[in-house]
Amino acid sequence: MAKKFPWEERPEGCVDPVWRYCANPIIGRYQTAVSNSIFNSAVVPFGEGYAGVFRCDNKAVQMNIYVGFSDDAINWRISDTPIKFEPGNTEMIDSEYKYDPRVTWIEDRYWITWCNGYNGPTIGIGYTFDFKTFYQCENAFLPFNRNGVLFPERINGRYAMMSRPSDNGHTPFGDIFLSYSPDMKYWGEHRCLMKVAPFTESAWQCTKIGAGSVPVLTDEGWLIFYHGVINTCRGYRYSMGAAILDRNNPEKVLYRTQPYLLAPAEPYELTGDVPGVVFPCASLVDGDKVAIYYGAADTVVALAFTRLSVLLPYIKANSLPC
Ligand code: BMA
Repeated sequence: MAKKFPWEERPEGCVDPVWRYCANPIIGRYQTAVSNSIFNSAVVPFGEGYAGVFRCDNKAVQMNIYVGFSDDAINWRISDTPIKFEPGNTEMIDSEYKYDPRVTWIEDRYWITWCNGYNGPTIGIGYTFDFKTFYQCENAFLPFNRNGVLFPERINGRYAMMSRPSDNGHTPFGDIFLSYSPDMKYWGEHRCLMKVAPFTESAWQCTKIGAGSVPVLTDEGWLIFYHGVINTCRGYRYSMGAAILDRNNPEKVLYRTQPYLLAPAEPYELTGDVPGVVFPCASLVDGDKVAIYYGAADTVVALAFTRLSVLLPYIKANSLPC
């Protein structure tokens, strides 16, 4: 039987290029016995169904990542205990906390990146073949860094990862960088990929931006969803945009959305532990159909949809100068 793809057509009368699932949120804050909140999480096709790595903050508000499985990518069974790692390409290194995971299938295994607590946040890397046994590798970068997102294939023979150098707090700045590695252990050749937008051009992304989902190769180039932040008098507001990067040289941004694609507007995005956050971490693609997974208000996981045939022309027609 074909795998069930999470999908809903664009509602009648809706002209937006991205639309929300009518039964959002799909994962509630107390969905596991221990969780205070489940958000900013990553899902991938796996076996007959789907697997995911979920950010659950427990009721002591300790941040960690948990494995989960689903038949339809909407109803999830998430573990009550955090993922335990074994040594990967190095001896076990400290991890004071883990959050905001991304999962990328590359060649023969699922790679997991996350924000790893190692004297401040940096990018942790691990891998699994089966979502049962997990291996932890060297951190990619020095602290402080967040939002490490791997490309799903090598670029000119090297692994490639986007990240966002930051500070040890609620960083008031941030651009997306691209780095390369021959072996998933040593990272270098760091290039600035995309900077914040001018306030007068696109204010929702004028304070900081960070990579969201694993890039998807389309006819136009690499499609990425990212988050953009504006600092308002009520604090940071996180919205979602998208960009298209050159297929052969992803250092080249071809287009990026001037308007946001999704901004906090629904009650579950406006109310929660951190009000006003839409934070994409993953997408699933089936032909023309795209399902986007995002954390809402640092509390729950929600789902939105688009079609490549709707989104790609929209991004090109509504791009900032790149
Ligand atoms: C960032 C991270 C994210 C979070 C966001 C909004 O610094 O902590 O996990 O979603 O802030 O609070």
